[in-house]
Amino acid sequence: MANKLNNFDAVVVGAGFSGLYMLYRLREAGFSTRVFEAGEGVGGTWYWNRYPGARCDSESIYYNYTFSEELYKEWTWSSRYPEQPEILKYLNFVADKFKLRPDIQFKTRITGAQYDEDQNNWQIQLDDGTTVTAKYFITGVGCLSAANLPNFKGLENFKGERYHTGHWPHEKVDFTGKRVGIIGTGSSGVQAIPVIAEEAGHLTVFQRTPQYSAPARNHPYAPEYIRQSKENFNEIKKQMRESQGGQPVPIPTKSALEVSKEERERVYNDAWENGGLGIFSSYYDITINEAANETAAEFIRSKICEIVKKPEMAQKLLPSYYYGTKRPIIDTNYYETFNRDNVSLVDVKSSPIVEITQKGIKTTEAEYELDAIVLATGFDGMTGPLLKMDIRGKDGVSLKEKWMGGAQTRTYLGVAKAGFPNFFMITGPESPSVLSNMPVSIEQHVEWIGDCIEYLRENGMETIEANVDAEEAWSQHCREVAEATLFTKTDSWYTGANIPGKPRRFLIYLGGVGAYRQKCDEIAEKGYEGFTMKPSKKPVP
Ligand code: N01
Repeated sequence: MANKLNNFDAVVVGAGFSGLYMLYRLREAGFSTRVFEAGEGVGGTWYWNRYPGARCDSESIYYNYTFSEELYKEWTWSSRYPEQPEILKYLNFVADKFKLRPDIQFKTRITGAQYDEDQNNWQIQLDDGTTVTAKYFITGVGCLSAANLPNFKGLENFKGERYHTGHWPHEKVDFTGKRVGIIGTGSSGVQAIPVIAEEAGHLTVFQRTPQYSAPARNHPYAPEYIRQSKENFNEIKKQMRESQGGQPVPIPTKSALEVSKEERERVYNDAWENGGLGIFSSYYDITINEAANETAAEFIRSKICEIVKKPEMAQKLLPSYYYGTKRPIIDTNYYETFNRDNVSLVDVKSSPIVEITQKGIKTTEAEYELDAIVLATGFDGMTGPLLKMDIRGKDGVSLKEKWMGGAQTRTYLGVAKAGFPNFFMITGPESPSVLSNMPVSIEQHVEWIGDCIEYLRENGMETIEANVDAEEAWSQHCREVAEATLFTKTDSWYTGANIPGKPRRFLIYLGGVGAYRQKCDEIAEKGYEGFTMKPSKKPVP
């Protein structure tokens, strides 16, 4: 029988970028807040994803909090795309600076939460069997925290070592001299493959879909560059917040088809040489027009053929889906790695994996004997982390039932859900989330939620709940924006197509972070239009 431990103003799930700032924001406003975190430390994504080669793919001077100028100026990044340990160190620095740890309960997973209509609060179950209550229940679970472990026949029979990139051990895994197999060539696989190849005796890459990737060209930051970025803090912050993707890059105004072939090649080449995601943001129509998309796709394919020396290997690595409609990847020596003698590539689309045996991986064509298998098979994105918990709103109806397992996912602004009073999702489905620089979208949601909760207190309101019609309209708007792009036409974790049986839905708002922020602010200014509030029975303090 569960016993009640405590009662808080707010309970927050997760101590990553979202949870840490939400805790700080609410605590500063005087709300008692408790964060529950399954890991033993802070960091979220950066706590779990410790695989070799893991690093950021947003430039570090933009991949951090901007709510505190002091914090921004105190922290100095070493390089353009730092590795996971440095980002984790940053989040630990934030937790220490703002003395957040006393309000975080580690090694505790929230398994479920039910809204109690009589008490107007949330009853929240922890995996140690206890229940806590809170007026507000806020998820900061990220979009990519539920690992996808494919249901390979015989996976449990494998006698060697087995790892998933999203749950990497804390101690170093030594692949020296070993026969390693890696399944998956998304961002995680593409980052891990070159690093593992340097250590392993032999690395076999099991690729289902070839990827477009551009060189990261990571480099240490010059002290002068750091000094300037700190000096320009306010301008950088403003530009990030008003931008399309959360980074201070100008929104492209030209079509890839209105310029000459030579001009386009020059632009793509410059982006390639400069490193990073420049090709993706070269022209405004790359993700909306097939012909424009093909120009970028063909450019990257030509680079793959240039880099990979063995023509047969290069052919296998050529992608054909619409460039950018799976998450664009940046790498360090990814394609170059396939020139190594100790790396081989198995196309598991033409010869699928049929079984994991005691000795290794068996495809329809051969059995590959291995000492270790790395699953870089990604995540059940967007809805996965939310539906892992049994969240129940009014009348005991669960989020899973409301969303029909993902077939009818509807939110208001990606932050609230009709039928779930006083419930907020940081970077939830149908917000810009993963198609933006995450810290920028996280800060925007945290600040909006914090302001909303303060508004409720100041106005003597007990509950806030999204209206069904407002939710329906927002959801439809999201779908319309997405349908005008090529994103919905590709099988990816964006569309849920990576999880067998998962309903196909594109749950990211593509209108851009600047426009989205404006929309959210307007709604707040109109007294939280599209929400219904109920006054508190208690007198306003
Ligand atoms: O996962 P993915 P990820 N048999 O889903 C393959 C973020 N991230 O962990 O494409 C064989 O992209 C699957 O094949 P296919 C970033 O947002 C960021 O790599 O479905 N193969 C694919 O190749 C990213 O997008 C960074 O045909 C199977 C791979 O596994 C997101 O996380 C770094 C399979 C999964 O790729 C997810 O990236 C890392 C099966 N049954 C991650 N099932 C940064 O740089 C799956 N695959 C910040």
